[in-house]
Formats: sequence, structure tokens, C-alpha cells
Amino acid sequence: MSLVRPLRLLLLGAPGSGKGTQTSRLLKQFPLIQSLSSGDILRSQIAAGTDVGKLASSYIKNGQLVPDATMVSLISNQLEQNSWLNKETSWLLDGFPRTVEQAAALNGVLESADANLNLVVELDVDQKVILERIEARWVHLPSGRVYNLDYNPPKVPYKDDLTGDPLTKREDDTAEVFQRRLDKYNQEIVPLKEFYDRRGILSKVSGNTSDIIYPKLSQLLLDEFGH
Ligand code: G5P
Ligand code: MG
Repeated sequence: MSLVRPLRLLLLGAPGSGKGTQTSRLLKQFPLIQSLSSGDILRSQIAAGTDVGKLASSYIKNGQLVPDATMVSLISNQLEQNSWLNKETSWLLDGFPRTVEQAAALNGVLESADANLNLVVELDVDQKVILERIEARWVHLPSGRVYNLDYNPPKVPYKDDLTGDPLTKREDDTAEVFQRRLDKYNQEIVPLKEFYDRRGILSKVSGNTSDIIYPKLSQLLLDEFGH
């Protein structure tokens, strides 16, 4: 089964809940979907040493959110460049919007292109199980590919499966910074969910592993957008 109408999806979920993991699985099953992760974009700006990267770095390493105005202009530019404002394109967002201010700004941009979000899914994972995952996470920064030494280890230890490049740790994946990220998430998520609930597009999938969540997520997409 495939999708028969354009999907414009936002994945919500706590740090480490598996947004990146679910995104890679969805892209495998539905190759026409394009994806954009705000965290990956920020990390590539940091690696490239841009002004946005320099500004973002201090917020990210302290577990704080990058200011709304910076995020809105960064992501709006990406949407335009990737022709996401064409309403036939299917895409998913991971990590943006994260505040009601960002959601309202995105809403304005998408509405004027008649290509607004048509599904928002919260990945609901018990926050007690997340910290261990983060401590065992290794990433390939240039591609955003994510590994976990226990759950989905790379084929060769500490090397990216596709390029063979060495894997690295994210600087915000320490226990202390992670707790701050989680606290910030718990503070922002309530009004953000209300914003989308009022628009009638909010769903939730629950489960304490990505293997439990993925089939539910995939079925939800097929039920609403497939045939
Ligand atoms: P990010 O990059 O958006 P977070 O904090 O939202 O970061 P994160 O940490 O990237 O989210 P995730 O994508 O939800 O988590 O999770 P993941 O990487 O797929 O999975 C986590 C780990 O668990 C991996 O190692 C994976 O292999 C493993 N795993 C997955 N499933 C399972 C399972 O079932 N079992 C086990 N054992 N392991 C599993 O944002 C980073 C920072 O950028 C800034 C902020 O400073 C933010 O803190 N930022 C923004 N600031 C303002 N506004 C925005 N919109 C911003 N976006 C980013
Ligand atoms: Mg991620």
C-alpha cells in the first residue's frame, strides 16, 4: 500500500523518544516522503561554522531552545528551497515547531501556500526509559544517521554503515543536559499540543520501544492517507 494523497506530517516527542528512528523507517517504507530535522540542520550549521551555527551552539550545548526568530527564518528558508510549499509534495518535520510561537509562524507560511500540516503525531514513550538510550547513542553528523550500541548498533563498531566514517557523540547527550532538554520539552509540549488539537489534526502513538510504535504509526498513515 502507498500514500494516495500528500502527507504533511509533524512528529512530536520528547528528546530520545525516537523521532529520528521513526523518520528513517517511514522514509524506507514510503520513499516519496521528504524529511527535515531541525536538530540535524542546526548541527550542520554548527559544523559549517555559519553565524546561525555559532549562535545555536551555545543554546544546544546547554539544553536550551534556540530563539524562535532564528528557527522560523532557518526553517522557512529550507521549506522554500526544497519546494515543500508545493502542495503535492509529501513531507515530515522532526523537531520543528517546538513552541506555539514557531507553530503559529509555520502555520502562516504553509497556509499562504495552501499546504498546511494535515497530521501531527505525538510519540508517547515513558520518559524513564529514555535516558539510557541517549547515553548509548552515537551519530553520523553529516547524514543525521543515528545508532544505539544496544538497540541498533552499527555493523562495524563506531563506524557509519554507509560511509564508514567514524561516529561521534552529540555534545548535548550528557545526563545533565539531557534532563534540561526533557524539562524544557515538558514545559512546551502542553500548549503546542493544544494548538494542534484545536485544529483537529493531533494523534498519539504510545509504546516503550520503537518496534512497538512503528507499526502503529505506519498504520495510522495508511488509514488516513493510503488506499
Ligand atoms: P533535536 O536534534 O531535535 P531532540 O532532543 O528533540 O533533539 P533527539 O535527541 O534527536 O530529540 P529523537 O530523534 O526523538 O531524539 O530520538 P532518536 O535519535 O530516534 O532515538 C534516540 C536513541 O534511542 C538513538 O540512539 C536510537 O538508536 C535509540 N532508540 C530508538 N528506539 C529505541 C528503542 O526502542 N529501544 C532502545 N533501547 N533504543 C532506541 O534538537 C537538539 C537541540 O537543537 C535545538 C535545541 O537546542 C535542542 O535541544 N533545537 C531547537 N531549538 C529551538 N527550536 C527548535 N525547533 C529546535 N530544534 C532543535
Ligand atoms: Mg533526533
